[in-house]
Amino acid sequence: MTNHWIDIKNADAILIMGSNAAEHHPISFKWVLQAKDKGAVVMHVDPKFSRTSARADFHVPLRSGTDIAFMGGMIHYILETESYFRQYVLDYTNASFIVGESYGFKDGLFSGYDIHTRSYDRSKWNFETDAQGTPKRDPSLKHPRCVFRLMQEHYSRYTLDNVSSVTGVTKENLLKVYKAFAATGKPDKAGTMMYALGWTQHTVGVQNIRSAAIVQLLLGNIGVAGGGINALRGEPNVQGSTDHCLLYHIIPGYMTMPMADWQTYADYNKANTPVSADPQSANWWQHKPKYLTSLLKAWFGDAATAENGYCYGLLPKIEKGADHSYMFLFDRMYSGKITGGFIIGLNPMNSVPNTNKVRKALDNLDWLVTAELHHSETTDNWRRPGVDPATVKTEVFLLPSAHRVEKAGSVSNSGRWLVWHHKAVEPEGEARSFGDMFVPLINVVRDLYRKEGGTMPEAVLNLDWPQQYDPEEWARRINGFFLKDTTVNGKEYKKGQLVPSFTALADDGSTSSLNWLYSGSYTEEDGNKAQRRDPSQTPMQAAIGLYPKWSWCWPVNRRILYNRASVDAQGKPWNPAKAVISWNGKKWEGDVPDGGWPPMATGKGRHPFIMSKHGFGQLYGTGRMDGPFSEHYEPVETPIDAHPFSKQLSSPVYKFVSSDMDKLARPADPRFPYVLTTYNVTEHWCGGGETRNVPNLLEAEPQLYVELSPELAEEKGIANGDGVILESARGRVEAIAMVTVRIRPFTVQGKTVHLVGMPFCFGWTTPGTGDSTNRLTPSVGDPNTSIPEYKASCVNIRKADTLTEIDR
Ligand SMILES: Nc1nc2c(c(=O)[nH]1)N[C@H]1C(S)=C(S)[C@@H](COP(=O)(O)OP(=O)(O)OC[C@H]3O[C@@H](n4cnc5c(=O)[nH]c(N)nc54)[C@H](O)[C@@H]3O)O[C@H]1N2
Ligand SMILES: Nc1nc2c(c(=O)[nH]1)N[C@H]1C(S)=C(S)[C@@H](COP(=O)(O)OP(=O)(O)OC[C@H]3O[C@@H](n4cnc5c(=O)[nH]c(N)nc54)[C@H](O)[C@@H]3O)O[C@H]1N2
Ligand SMILES: [Mo]
Repeated sequence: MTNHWIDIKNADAILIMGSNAAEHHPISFKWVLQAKDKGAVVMHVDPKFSRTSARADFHVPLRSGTDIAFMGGMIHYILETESYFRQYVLDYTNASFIVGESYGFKDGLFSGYDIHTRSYDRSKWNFETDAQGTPKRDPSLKHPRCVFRLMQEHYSRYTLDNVSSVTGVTKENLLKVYKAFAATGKPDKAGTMMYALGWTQHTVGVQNIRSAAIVQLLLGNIGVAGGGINALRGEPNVQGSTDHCLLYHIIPGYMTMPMADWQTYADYNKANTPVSADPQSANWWQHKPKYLTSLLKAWFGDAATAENGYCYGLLPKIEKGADHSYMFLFDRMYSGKITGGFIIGLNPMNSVPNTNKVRKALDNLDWLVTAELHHSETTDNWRRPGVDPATVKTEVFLLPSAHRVEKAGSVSNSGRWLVWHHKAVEPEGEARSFGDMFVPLINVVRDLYRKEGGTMPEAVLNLDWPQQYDPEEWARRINGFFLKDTTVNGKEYKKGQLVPSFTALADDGSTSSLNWLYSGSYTEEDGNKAQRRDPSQTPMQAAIGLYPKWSWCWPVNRRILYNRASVDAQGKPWNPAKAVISWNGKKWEGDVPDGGWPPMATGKGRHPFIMSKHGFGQLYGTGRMDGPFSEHYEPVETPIDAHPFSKQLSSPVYKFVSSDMDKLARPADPRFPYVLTTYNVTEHWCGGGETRNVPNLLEAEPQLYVELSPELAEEKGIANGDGVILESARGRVEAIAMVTVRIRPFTVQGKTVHLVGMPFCFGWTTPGTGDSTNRLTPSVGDPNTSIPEYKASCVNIRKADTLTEIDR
């Protein structure tokens, strides 16, 4: 989230799109309903009606996978009606930047496309710059190649007619949402967008969110109270684990993973440290070498020296363009290239697309270590239905895990707040926490390397590694230490003391930190700030519910990101009644500002979007794989075969894996005429590995079902409660029909398109519940993130011939 949970109450308009917040993030709804009570308009745009829709002012159904068309229409509407916040757009976004002549867009493709590599040469989208590399600007916004004009042109195709015919949303409904949300383009109004998987799980997932960013920048809704783009995160600590580099393409604190092209510490820094000649651009990533060096010092301790590039050479490096996300990982397992590994705290045999394939892939392992609370479809894959265990060669180790109430540590919530939780009871039996398994395990591995040697032993032997696991100790290591006596702002710190914030981190080996973003979370002055529970605040902070002394949030306890965009050039809040920060002539008051520089009008300020090289909000962005503006493309499996306003049907750069088991339906494939979307349910958690073992939850939601409209049910002769068979190009699934008006047919390009929806929380280890919905879904994903397209694929549905067909 750019903002945080409590801040939702400050919104005048709330657009919930691609999220079922009331059911999956119930805490958010406390604040949504407070805003509503104060007069905010709440809108839910979602293929199906849910409890979120029930509490919204209006629910607008749209066909799964058409959000860019919907949002493109909103951008067009905002520009046409001039509802944007002109001063904000001029001062804080790149609307006035001039784009180079090599940029172009034709027939659904941006310039620079190479059909052989299915990728773009993104240098074709670069800005026109002066001799120092600073983009040229036209503040009159008249230049035909300025971002504003190109944006106008690009989205002019997103007319009400086009958008309605793609999304299946009526023009009246489109206008209802556009009008209500565009009304927040005034300085004293704010609109928030709350999204989750309905936006991300698509081959255009990132561009869905780019569309939201464009709308929010046009309306001046970024940095302000009640505004922002708010990703409602998933698994309890998915925010924290991403911050600490759960994903393969980053190292802690959102730094790029080392690649084979960058063999040395100097290579890495040169390739990854942006340079700006604009004195008004903070260009915050210029500090990256400090964060990298401190990270290497934290990993390798005394072994890391200036002479050896702080042991950078010991880090693993990936090949450029290589994809190590899970669709590709399981594909390599399927083709026998991976022979062993660890699967901990997830149940991919249920939750990864094309489960029939990934289940077979797992059989190829020689050994597998799992750590679990329960037996799951993953731990017990070797004895799944239809498989003779004697034919599976994998040796499986199951480590019993401590439950979350049996361990202490921190969780970072969606609002970036670091919250400590304490151990309630000791783990039962042999169960251990992850730390208590892995700290000793790595020590055993180190002993083996010491005794027997091996490939590149230095990487393991030089780790600065403790003997035992202590969560408080890790929290301190994450914050970081001074490694020599240092004076910061007149205050003396001794060697071995905690750093007060990331501004104290250095690139000369004199500091350590396992994650620069969390520097400042555990300090000499205040101890473990994740444990702070002080509700006090100044009157200005209380006006928006900032609670700066309750826990701590990254970065530097800044509760609302980009908050310097919430004030004008003099430092005065656009909306004084809900000020986030304000300049009192000497310093900023309110939230921690994005850097302490004085307001822009003093001439000594810095542009507010400090993480981008030039300092401006990016209406036009050259960093994504699939285009500087968003463009509607159909899902890879789509019920239609023509794009009404382009020649490019699906994304030209989406990712896919290919194997004999990865079949795809053709566009408008008569074998698979219906759109399938999948989702979570209130009563279960994700793949259900945990909640299916809780009797009352299982009783509440006992069995796999498919939601379909009465119209489709009638067409197919299916009654509520019937057993049905769903088939995709990859597999078949048995389920119970739930005929419901919560799902309506869509009119798309004049034809009726039916959508069906299914949860994915059931699996064969819980008898009688059915099995994985993901036997239907395809291994295709977003070109930027590789997230699978779980939210839109194509299937057929029919009534099961007999009850035995369902029971199989
Ligand atoms: N009770 C409960 N809470 C949970 C979870 C759980 O399993 N149970 N899971 C947690 C996790 S890990 C996550 S990631 C989050 C997920 O939170 P959500 O994203 O809210 O969960 P989903 O149910 O996957 O999808 C949300 C909505 O997207 C809609 N949708 C589907 N396709 C589209 C589309 O193309 N466009 C639009 N606009 N909407 C679409 C679905 O109808 C659904 O209402 O929830 C977390 N919270
Ligand atoms: N079709 C479809 N598929 C999806 C999605 C979708 O919307 N549609 N959503 C995707 C999303 S967003 C997510 S997050 C994934 C989640 O998918 P899964 O990876 O299947 O996640 P969970 O079901 O939460 O599985 C977590 C497992 O960890 C175990 N566990 C719980 N606590 C602990 C612990 O403290 N230690 C250990 N060692 N184990 C523990 C639980 O028993 C459970 O078996 O599914 C994805 N798959
Ligand atoms: Mo998730």
